[in-house]
This record gives sequence, C-alpha cells and structure tokens, in this order.
Amino acid sequence: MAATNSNPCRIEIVGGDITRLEVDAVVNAANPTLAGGGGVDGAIHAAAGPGLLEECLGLGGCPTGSAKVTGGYDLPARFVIHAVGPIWRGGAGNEEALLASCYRNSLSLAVEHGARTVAFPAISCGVYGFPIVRAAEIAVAEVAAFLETSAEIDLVLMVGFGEETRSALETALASLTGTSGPE
Ligand code: AR6
Repeated sequence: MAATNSNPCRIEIVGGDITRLEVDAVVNAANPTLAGGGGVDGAIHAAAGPGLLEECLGLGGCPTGSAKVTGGYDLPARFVIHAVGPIWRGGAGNEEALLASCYRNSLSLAVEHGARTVAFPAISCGVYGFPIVRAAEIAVAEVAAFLETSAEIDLVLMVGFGEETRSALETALASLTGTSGPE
C-alpha cells in the first residue's frame, strides 16, 4: 500500500476491523499490563493467536502515553504496536497530552522498525471513555504533524469502527486539510 498524489497528507480514514488490514503495523489500544483485554485489544489477540500474548507478557508492561512493539503473529500485519491510552477522567488528568503522545510514540516505533504503513484504532475511545470528537481532532492533528517531519511513513490508516467514530475522524481530517467533511 503506497501513498498516492490524491492523498498528499498520507492519512486515510477507513471503516471495519483493524485485524484484517494489510499494513506493516497495526496499533493496539492496550492497557498498562499488556496482558490483553476486551475491545480492539481482544480482537487483535484473538486474530494474532497465543504467541502474541506470550511475547506481551515478557515486555514488563507499558506506561500510559507510551507504546511497545511485538510481532504480528497470525495477523496480516508484521508488527503490533501496543499503545496505552489514558482513561478519560473529565480532562483534568493530562488526558489530551497523553493521548497525543500515544500517536507520536507509536509512529516513532513504526519508523524504528521500518514499518511504512500503519493503522490506528481510536485509542481510548471505547472502554476508556475519551470523548470521540476531541479524540479524533487530537489523533488526526498529531499524526499529520508527525508525517510532516517524517518521510519514512507512506500511509496512516485511521480506523473508525462504527459510524460515529468514522464520522468524527473524517470531520477532523477535513477541517485539518481544509476540505469539506462528511455530509
Ligand atoms: N477494529 C478497529 N477498531 C475497533 C475494533 C476492531 N476490531 N474493536 C473495537 N474497536 P477499546 P480503549 C474500536 O475499548 O478505549 C481493552 O480492554 C472501538 O470501537 O478497544 O483504549 C484494553 O485492554 C473504539 O473506537 O480501547 C484496555 O483495558 C476503539 O477501538 C481498554 O480496553 C478503542 O476502544 C482500552 O480502552
């Protein structure tokens, strides 16, 4: 999958299940234990197979706002980047900065491992309760800022699992690129 001239910002919003995507790396919305869980974490572990959990358990956990890499096992993706988003507690707990740092750290790890195509779920927007509109703005802005300074990533797919998430991501991207959003 390569960037095209019709997508100069190298960000694409897609729907569907992240575990099916043929990208170099998929990002997981994990928790600090890295021991698996529900939501997208559960889906990634189920699709990757037991080797993923085994590798995760040897990583010693991961602090909120940070990320760690494993292999992709039975996923089409070569790598899983496990990012730990913040739990939404009303916004006074540095949640916005921590969410932004998940995106930044994940992309840095992708570059370090030579992953040129990366897919993100909407980190913290499920069980962790981060308001989706604000989370989408932070996610898109942070990815766009990273891509501006790095030519080593060809394409970032931002996965909107469900209509509300997809629409929030599309609106955030449209307002960043100055085009019109979804109808
Ligand atoms: N593909 C793409 N996106 C998905 C998929 C999928 N297969 N499944 C869910 N989503 P969540 P969090 C979306 O709850 O809020 C876990 O138990 C989902 O609709 O997975 O960061 C972890 O172990 C939502 O938009 O992650 C942690 O304990 C987004 O992924 C905790 O949940 C994130 O929702 C992390 O909570």
